[in-house]
Amino acid sequence: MLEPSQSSIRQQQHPLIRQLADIILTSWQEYLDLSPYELPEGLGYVEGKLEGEKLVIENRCYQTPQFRKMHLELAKVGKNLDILHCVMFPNPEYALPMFGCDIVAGRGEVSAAIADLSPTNPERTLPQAYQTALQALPNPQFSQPRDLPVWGDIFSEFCLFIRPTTPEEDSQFLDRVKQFLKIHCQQATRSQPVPPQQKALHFAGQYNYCTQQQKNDKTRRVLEKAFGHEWADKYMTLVLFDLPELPTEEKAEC
Ligand code: 18B
Repeated sequence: MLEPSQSSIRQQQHPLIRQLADIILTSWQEYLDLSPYELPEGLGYVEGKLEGEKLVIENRCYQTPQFRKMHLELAKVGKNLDILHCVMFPNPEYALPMFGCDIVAGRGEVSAAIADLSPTNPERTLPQAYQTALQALPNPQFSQPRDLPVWGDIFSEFCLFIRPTTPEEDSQFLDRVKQFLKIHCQQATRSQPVPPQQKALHFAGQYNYCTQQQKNDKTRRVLEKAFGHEWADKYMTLVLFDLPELPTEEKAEC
C-alpha cells in the first residue's frame, strides 16, 4: 500500500489540502481493511492543459466489503488552483450514507471547504446512530459559511460548507472531517447487509446523489477547459460520480 508521503503532487498542494489528504488516508488505513480498486484505464493519473496551464490529476482508490469505491483525488492547475476531492461510495447492500468532501484553493486561499455524510435512504435521513454521534460532536461556528447551490439538496443537516478564514478555522474544519470519518468507518464496519428490496432503495439514493453532483458546473468547467467536453463528461460520470453496478436480476426488470 502507498504511504501518505508517496503521493507526488501532494507536497505541492495547499497545506489544508495536504493535511486533509493525510487525515483521509490515515483514517482509512486505521479503521478499514483496504483492497486495491482499479480505475478505468488511463484515468489514474491525468495531465491536460487549462488556458495554457498544466492540469494534473492524481487519484487513489480503494475498496472494502462495505464500500464499493473509496476515491481520493488531488488536482493541481498550474500554480494557482489546488483541489482535493473525496467520496466514499457505499456498497448498496449496506445502509450507509455517502461521505464526500471537496477543498478548492485558488492563489493560496481556500475559497471552498465542504464535507458531509449524505443520506441515501428514501427518507433522506441519516441512520439514528449517525445522528446521535454527529450531534455529540463539538460544533464550532465559522465566520464565513457558504450557501449551497440548488443541486446541493442531497446534503444532510450536518453538511459543513465554509470558506475558512483563520488557522483556527482550518484546524476546526480538519477536526470535524476527521470525526466524520471516524464515525463513518466505525459505523460501516459494524453494519450488516440489508435485504434486496432495501438494497434497491440505497441504489436509488446513490444514483440520485451522483446525478446531482454531476450538475456541478464549476467542476465541469475546470475539466472541460483542460480536456474538452467529451472527456469531462466521461470523467464526471465514470470516475468522480460513477453509479454502482445494477445486480443482474434487477437489470432484467429494468
Ligand atoms: N468545485 N472540484 O472535485 N464537490 O466533488 N464543490 C467547486 O469557491 C472541482 C465534490 C462542491 O457554489 C469549485 O466556488 C474539480 C464533492 C460544492 O455552485 C470548483 C474537481 C462535493 C461546491 C470545483 C472537484 C463537492 C463546489 C468552485 C475534480 C461535496 C460549490 C469553488 C478534481 C461532497 C458549488 C468556489 C457552487 C465548488 C472544482 C461540493 C472550481 C475540478 C465530493 C457544493
